[in-house]
Amino acid sequence: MNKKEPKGTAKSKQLKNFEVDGSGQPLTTRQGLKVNDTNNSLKAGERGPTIIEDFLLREKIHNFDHERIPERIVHARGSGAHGYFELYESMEEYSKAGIFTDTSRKTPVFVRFSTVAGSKGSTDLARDVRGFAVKFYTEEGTWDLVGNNMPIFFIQDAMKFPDLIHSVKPEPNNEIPQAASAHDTFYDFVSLTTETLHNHIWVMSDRGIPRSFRMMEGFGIHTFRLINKKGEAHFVKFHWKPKLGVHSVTWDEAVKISGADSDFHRRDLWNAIESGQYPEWELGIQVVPEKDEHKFDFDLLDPTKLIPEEMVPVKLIGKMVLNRNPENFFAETEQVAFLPGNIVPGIDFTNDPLLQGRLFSYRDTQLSRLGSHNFHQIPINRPVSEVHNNQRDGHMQMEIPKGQTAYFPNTLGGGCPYLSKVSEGGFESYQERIDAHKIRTRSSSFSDHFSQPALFYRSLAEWEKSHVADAYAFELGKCNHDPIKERMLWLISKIDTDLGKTVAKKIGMKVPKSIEKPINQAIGADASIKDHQPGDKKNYLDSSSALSQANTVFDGIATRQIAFLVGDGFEMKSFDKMKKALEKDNAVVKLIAPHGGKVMCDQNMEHDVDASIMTTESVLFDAVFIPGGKKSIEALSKDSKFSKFVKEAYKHCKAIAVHNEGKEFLDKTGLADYNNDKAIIVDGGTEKFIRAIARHRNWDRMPATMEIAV
Ligand code: HDE
Repeated sequence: MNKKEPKGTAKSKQLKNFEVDGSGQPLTTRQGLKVNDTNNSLKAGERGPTIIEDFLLREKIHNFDHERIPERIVHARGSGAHGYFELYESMEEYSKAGIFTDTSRKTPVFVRFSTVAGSKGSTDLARDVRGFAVKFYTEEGTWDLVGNNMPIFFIQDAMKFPDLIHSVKPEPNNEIPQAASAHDTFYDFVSLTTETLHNHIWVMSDRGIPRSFRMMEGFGIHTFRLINKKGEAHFVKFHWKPKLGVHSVTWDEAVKISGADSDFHRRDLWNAIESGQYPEWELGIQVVPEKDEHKFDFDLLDPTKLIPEEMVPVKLIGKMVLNRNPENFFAETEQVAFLPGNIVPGIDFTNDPLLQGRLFSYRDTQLSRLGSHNFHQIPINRPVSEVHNNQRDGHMQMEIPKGQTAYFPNTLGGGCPYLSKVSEGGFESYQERIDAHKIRTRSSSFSDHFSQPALFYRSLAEWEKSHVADAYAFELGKCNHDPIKERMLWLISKIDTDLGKTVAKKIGMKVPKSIEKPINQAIGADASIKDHQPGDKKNYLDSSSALSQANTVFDGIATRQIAFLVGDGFEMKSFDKMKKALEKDNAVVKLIAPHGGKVMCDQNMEHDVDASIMTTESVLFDAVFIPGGKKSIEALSKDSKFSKFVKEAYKHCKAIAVHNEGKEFLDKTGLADYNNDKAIIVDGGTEKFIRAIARHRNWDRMPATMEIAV
């Protein structure tokens, strides 16, 4: 089928008219005046004072003084990309939205990925939730699906959001630590607010330290509604499934990457798109008929609960491709304003109390961040559908609305802009019947705080479980207050007794017998607050395979970064064969040498060095290859950083291939016996190496990695 031209992919309409390109143009002032000196201010004599008349200086400095806008209060650090979404088959049974019924469309999208806690300049590799916000520029108006890379949230009610964020942000007295949850105030809050435990254990798992934005799942989190043409509603959860699978780095790598390249995720996304390796996700939906609302052991309105895929399968309905980097970070990625309230006919909200609060919050925050309620007129925020209404004026009005009338109803303007009937695409809210008291409380159906963290933990592979234990131990190890740590140990042990004991041992403490009372005391033991205390742990499902990264996609090596360690005199034959095989499968080969510039192979050919060993680190790569060549190996042996490079790759369970003398180098690093290691390939074929890289890591190696000191 011939798809309609994607409006957002080539050059989207909402951006095109606003582009400014200075190439081949004279420098001008903001008024279009050509400038002949932008290096010197106007002075009374060569060494005299600057003259107030200098409008050129004033304009330049004035603009500079106002270049920054407040960073986002949360999700300040982020990276964006353009792309499109297309639907596989019509979902008209569930939704009347054009984006879910018209398979001939390519709907333009802009996506912004982010960390939550850190400031704009913080490291990409913080242990944190990642934002996964998608703006769909649909023909019926803009739909924003503002989700995360985890399917649940920390809290159940919008009222708790400022408390959650204040606890995780740097502590207010000394502004420490940056982009890190490992501190007392966060654990003080988490240990007193047990609804957080589910999202928290996800953050402690490898999901908190993704290998790449391109290797993360995305989730709308809240239960939404889909509305079909007949006005019938179904509950729905949205999922994004990455084509590359879900993969993570280890904590040791995360810490080191933060030093070696704190833009690691941003660079990875940018480079993949620039090189034409467009990241793709499939959109999945879990649909629950309205009549089944109360069928589950948890409440669909509770955002701290997921619907296990074993209970309601995920139906893949379309795919999103990101194929264009922004032209300008500030204009697009920084100024993009997502609003969960941006929906289109065919999609509607539920009464999830967190979602309800978000509907208010995002519009409000954009006002203080972008400075004017006209932020929807900023190019990246403009819908592709036409906008006509009677809203007028205010700061930064960019449009010139025509005509005599700015009210409704009118005759002077011919009754325009006119209202649309529902059958013509006019939006109508779902008419949910509500008959209730106005009360400030939480439903008892929200009080199960342990069943799903326990389900998540039970579903993990052994290596994932050990990462979780290490993460808890690291985070609690950074806390200074024993009562906070004790409360956490007690709660972790309620999720899983052995996990509690393991973490306790690692931090040199004991799991307390009970601390229920102190928690109640700390939060004020009044009846309504007691309601927030957790109910009993249930086991309605032993495990859910979709929750473990051990069951993800392992079928390719596209965009994987492979370090070739080479010195002058390296053996061209094995090098060339390996390089060609890896590049054929779209991996990225980088030559790391003792020096920059060029390196010479044993056939006296010069090859460009991508990085000297001095400027790079093992943690920035997915796998290592060392070709043979006596001279080359001698050169590598002279710099201990090469040996560290290989040992680190080993420690992080990566694939390593060596050829001829390359094996001698590997042996000299003193690694444990690697004969049975399926990801260490000695003089083997390229296929074996490729398969090992596609597996992401050889986690079976983990016990041996403990002995590696790097
Ligand atoms: Fe957000 N959130 N949030 N949030 N959130 C913001 O809006 C807020 C919540 C999420 O790339 C802010 O534009 C409240 C859940 C993402 O630009 C702010 C509550 C989920 C992004 C805000 C929540 C998210 C934000 C900061 C509780 C996952 C980044 C700047 C009621 C479903 C979007 C801004 C981007 C951003 C408030 C809860 C995801 C302050 C009050 C749940 C991905 O308005």
